[in-house]
Parts: sequence; C-alpha cells; structure tokens
Amino acid sequence: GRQHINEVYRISVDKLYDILFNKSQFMSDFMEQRRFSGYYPLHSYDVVYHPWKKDEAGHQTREIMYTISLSNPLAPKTAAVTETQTLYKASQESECYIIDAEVITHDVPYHDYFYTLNRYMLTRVAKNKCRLRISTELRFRKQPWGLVKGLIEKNFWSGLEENFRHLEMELAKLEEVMNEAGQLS
Ligand code: YK8
Repeated sequence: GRQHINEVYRISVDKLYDILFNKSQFMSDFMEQRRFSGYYPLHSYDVVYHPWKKDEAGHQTREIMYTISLSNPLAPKTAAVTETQTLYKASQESECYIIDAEVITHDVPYHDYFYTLNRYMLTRVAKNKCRLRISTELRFRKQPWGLVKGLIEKNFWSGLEENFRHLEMELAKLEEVMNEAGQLS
C-alpha cells in the first residue's frame, strides 16, 4: 500500500477516533467542503451508519453508505459509496484503534474491476497525543486490460492523494482550534 498520513496530533487517541469514525461536525464539514478536481461528497449529513457487529473472530464490522459528487471528467457526476469497516479486536480504548475500510465506489467506470482498501491506525503517544497513520491499497477483483489498468491506477491515486492531503490540512486546523480552546479553560 501507499502511506498518505503519518502524523502526531495533540489530540487524545479516543477523541481522534471519535472525530474520524463517529458522526462528527468535523467529518460533516470535511465532506461538505470539497469542490475541486477529484470529487466531493454530497449531503454528508446523509451518511448512513449501520451499527457495529461482532464477527466470529471477535472483530467488529459495519457498513456505511453515502453519495459523493465527482468532478472527474471520466466519471459520472455522482456515485454511491459503500464502506465496509472492520475494527480489529487488537484495538484497545485509550491505546490504539486499527480499522480497515473496504470502499466500493459504485457507478464509476470500471467499478467492477477494483475497490479501495484504506487502513487507519491510531495509536496513543501520550495522554493528549496520538499518531495517525493512513495507507491505501488498490485491489483488483478481475484483471483489466493493460490500458484500462493504467487508466484506473492514474485516476485512483490522484483522487486519493487529493482526499488525504485535504484531510491532513483539515486535521492540522482542527488541532490548532482544539488546543487554543483548551488553553482558555
Ligand atoms: C473515502 C477511488 C477511485 C475514485 C475515482 C474513480 C474515477 C474512475 C475513472 C475511471 C473518482 C472518501 C475515488 C478517488 C473517489 C473518492 C474515494 C474516497 C476518497 C476512468 C477509471 C472517498 C475514501 C475514498 C476511497 C476511494 C476513492 C475513489 O473516505 O478516482
């Protein structure tokens, strides 16, 4: 996979998990803001979160669904997205959270050929500090023709890099705001 973020934030590990994986103002704003070359999600407040369920192995899984709006000229204007998230049982409150998200972008060209695997690792560094690592794999379900494979790879990585560069910027801002607010109290 490719690593997008490997950064320490002055935010507790539980708080960052909450911000990224539960319905939060931050994620709504983040999803709402994007109107640039890659895509931006529509109606992020309409994200559907199915509850976590424990599987036989003791990991927890859930599905979330939303719609993104794309501005890639090769893709339609909107696409439905399904994310299947697995919260690994190695995760421990106040210590670490390991989450894999398998992302299927329906409706985009060649969507039946590939899906995305995003891995999020949040680990405690200190009481009010944690490290966030995010990496991605492009996975193929079936072998595309060479030219198509190249097209998928190019559009895939540019869209993802844009997404995570933006997430990194927004998290840096959030960290600022949260720590300023903290100093006042
Ligand atoms: C999640 C992977 C591919 C897709 C896109 C497909 C173009 C296909 C063009 C043909 C537009 C938020 C992406 C980037 C849309 C956004 C998806 C996001 C960033 C000609 C090949 C959405 C993480 C995520 C996973 C996969 C991304 C799509 O949190 O290029």
